[in-house]
Amino acid sequence: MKIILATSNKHKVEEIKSILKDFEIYAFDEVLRPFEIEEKGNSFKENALIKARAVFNALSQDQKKDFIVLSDDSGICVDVLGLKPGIYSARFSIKGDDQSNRNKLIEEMAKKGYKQSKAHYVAAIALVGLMGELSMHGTMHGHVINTQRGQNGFGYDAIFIPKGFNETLAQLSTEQKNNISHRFKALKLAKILLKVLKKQNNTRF
Ligand code: ITT
Repeated sequence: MKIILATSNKHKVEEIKSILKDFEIYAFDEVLRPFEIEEKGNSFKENALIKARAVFNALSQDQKKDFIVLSDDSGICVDVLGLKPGIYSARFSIKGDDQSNRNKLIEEMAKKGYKQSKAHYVAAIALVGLMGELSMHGTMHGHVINTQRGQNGFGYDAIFIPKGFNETLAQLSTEQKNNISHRFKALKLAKILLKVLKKQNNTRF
């Protein structure tokens, strides 16, 4: 059993590979020619399933016997912004790069008169293979601030302080983030199923 990651986000690939150390994992572009997947869903779960299904459907019949597709749809929900940007986190600003997205979030909080807010990250992980379809969620609570601190991580990490910490996620090490993150929590659930399939050396029960 092999896992193919239905994501073009290199940071996600690194984090997932380091959390699922004991599995044979391939990035999307190592197996298939990359193609655009339109994320038309209304929730993290729907978008995660859309991405995983699209990649699974693009595999050959032989590849389908070997691979399970794993996708991640994630984002940050900020309380004072009515839980936005949520599923639109990757393209919150017009430019859509991480720096512009962080600036936009800080600006939107300022417009409402806030320097910080409670917030949480959500990750929906979907698994699609011959065994069927499954999805699971993980969350990480904390707050966002209006100054950027630290160089690690990606996305909104430089302005997000996890509950119980004084530093932003971008000031914590990769290992520290990967022990508490929304992605880690969802993958912990995914691992339960993946371990069973790996033990059987199969992609179906
Ligand atoms: P794929 O769809 O190809 O997986 P993407 O980056 O477009 O890549 P999403 O649609 O799931 O993925 O958007 C996720 C965005 O949410 C991401 O670009 C960040 O802005 C934010 N995000 C999610 N998890 C994060 C994390 O652990 N740290 C920081 N920002 C995160």
